[in-house]
Amino acid sequence: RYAPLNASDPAVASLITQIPQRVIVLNATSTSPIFAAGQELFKACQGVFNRTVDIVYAVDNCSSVFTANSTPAKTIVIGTVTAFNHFCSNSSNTINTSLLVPDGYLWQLPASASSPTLVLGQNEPGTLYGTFAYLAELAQGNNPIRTASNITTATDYKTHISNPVAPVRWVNQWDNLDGSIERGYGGHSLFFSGGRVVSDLHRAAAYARLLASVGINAVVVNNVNADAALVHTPANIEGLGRIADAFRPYGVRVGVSLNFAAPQSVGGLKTYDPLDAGVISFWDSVTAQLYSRIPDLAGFLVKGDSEGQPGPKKYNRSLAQGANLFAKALRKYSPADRPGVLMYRAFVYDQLQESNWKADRANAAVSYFAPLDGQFDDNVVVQVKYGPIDFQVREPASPLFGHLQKTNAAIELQVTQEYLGQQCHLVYLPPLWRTVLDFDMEAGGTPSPVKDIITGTRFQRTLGGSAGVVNAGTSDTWLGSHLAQANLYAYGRMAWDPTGANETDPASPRSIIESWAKLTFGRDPAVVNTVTDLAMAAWPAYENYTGNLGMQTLTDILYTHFGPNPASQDGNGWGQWTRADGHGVGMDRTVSNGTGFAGQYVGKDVAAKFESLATTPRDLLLWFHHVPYTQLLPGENTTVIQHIYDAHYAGAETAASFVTRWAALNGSGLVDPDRYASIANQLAFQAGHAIVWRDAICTFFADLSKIPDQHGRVGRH
Ligand code: GCW
Repeated sequence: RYAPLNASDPAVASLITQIPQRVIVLNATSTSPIFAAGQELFKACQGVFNRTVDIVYAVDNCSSVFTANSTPAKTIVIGTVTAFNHFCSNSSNTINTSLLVPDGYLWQLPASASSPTLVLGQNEPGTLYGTFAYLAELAQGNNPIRTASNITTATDYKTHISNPVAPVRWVNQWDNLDGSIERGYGGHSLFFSGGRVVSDLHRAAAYARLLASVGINAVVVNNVNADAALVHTPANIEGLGRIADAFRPYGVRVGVSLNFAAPQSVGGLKTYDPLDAGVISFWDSVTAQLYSRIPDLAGFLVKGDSEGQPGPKKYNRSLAQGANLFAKALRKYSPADRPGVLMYRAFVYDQLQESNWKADRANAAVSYFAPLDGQFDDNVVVQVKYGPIDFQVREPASPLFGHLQKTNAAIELQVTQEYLGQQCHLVYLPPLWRTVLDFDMEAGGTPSPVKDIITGTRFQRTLGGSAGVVNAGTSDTWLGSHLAQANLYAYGRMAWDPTGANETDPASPRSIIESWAKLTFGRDPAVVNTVTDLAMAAWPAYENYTGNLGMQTLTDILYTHFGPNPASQDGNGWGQWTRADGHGVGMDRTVSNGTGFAGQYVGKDVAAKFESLATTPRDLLLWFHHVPYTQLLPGENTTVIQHIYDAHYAGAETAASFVTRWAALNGSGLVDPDRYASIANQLAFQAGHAIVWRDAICTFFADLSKIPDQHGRVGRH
């Protein structure tokens, strides 16, 4: 936002003396992310510090900047490392290009004001990311020198280096061509309306700016439940080209979801068999047309054989044969040094599954994909939802991550809060994401946390990363709620750097929300601490008042995915079963007596831990085991049924406390009236809805189990 900082704050006052007076932008055309970086520096100094900087677009020699005494103080040079070395270096200041990977950046921060500050990227987007990160420090009132983490010190300057851990840092939008967004809670599509791409793409460009500010590099613009028509008409291909043009100045690339049956449904062929010559040439032609209009197309995303979507199984072809069909077309038409990427979703399951004791939707991904490890082309990335079911409030990490040892993998996270309150509830998601990123598969007895698998380091894969389902729309707040934006900010930060297991790490969920709060509401500790405390308490509270002990969210499964409906979990083909009956609750996923899911973990100790009730973490107890309501929690004196009651009451109480905590900011002048009121309304709704949740779930289980709450809270009074 570049909101003004209070100049009388001593930290801010000292920063003002250091901010640049002159910006030298190296070698930028007007559509380059480097040009955008210059604009951002200008806007930030104006907005945050009320200072006007001079911008010099230098395309040639700038070595004079580095000549003693000719440099006016407080110059900042931005550009790629290559451009810097080419245009600016003298014998002593050449930058070692091997410090950075693509999209990475460095800051060189002078100890004395007479040398320039450098913000240099490995490539053009990297330069913009480095600029945004630098400005984010200034906008929080931080001195970048003090906050730079991995500093190397030379005599007269410090260098801060930041490289993304993975090349795939994508957003997925589930936008339909009619302008609706599946599971979107922030208005209509930014891209589509009435079957075509909208003519005014200013919001799309602003979205790209927002995403680039946290290091996102591509957006798949249409729903995975894809409309085949999108890639079929020249007008639509031109429309996608215009979206790409709107994104390009921010280094954000376009990706497209494809419908497997398109060769038949819109192409006039009799088949969509991935090995059929006609089908291959259909996709070749689509890919060729797209690359001729969008030379930097990021790639494709495909959902096949799931929830009624067409896929290769119809022709008895493997999912790898299905994926490679598109990967080969991408290879053929994309630049050799940067092949288009085929994201193939691991979310493949049968939604009409018959419920029996051994059946388990959670088993699907491993059973389909593990046998195919090694059969996917190099430019395929298998995109795996974080848990084996579907974005529930608590799931163990998908065991598939441990099986993809010769296959590129990415984690799919959901920023849009489908099962998690649909932006009407504050649920800050990074603490949930951390449980998955840090989950150790112990493959081959070696540490194998999910974060090291998706970055490719564990199994030496060259591609990988993150896909976040965001579903931003035309709402003023993008997502439909002010506080929900923190999840998008955090998604970008964590896709760039998924370390941060300790609270004090700059990449930890707590540090990230603190930064977001400062950038959003200013530096005053009263507001920063309030937002941080609420956010950090939110996911545990939501888990408590929805589905505790690993039962999943217990929301309505059949239609809305919003609000309590524990009776809808079982007795249908969707497979989000809890097996709640008069005696007990929980899915038996053991190998010895249940669905066998626990045995899908490649780490023997991991599988053994979940096989036994005594060693299964409490949060996942009912995920892995079916137990009587009277079962004592391992090591505790509380029964499962009593924990269900207690957790729901505790969760609703926490939600109620959010309202009073926020109200303490009323009239403080720290939050503008509009945002204050909007958040107060949201939190009041959440507190009320948490009571609805609490009572619905507690009553459901009291009725089923006939066991009263020890504290007399549940039941008729
Ligand atoms: O979570 C479910 C959603 C569907 C979605 C599907 C998927 C796009 O309820 O709306 O479809 O997952 O991820 O493919």
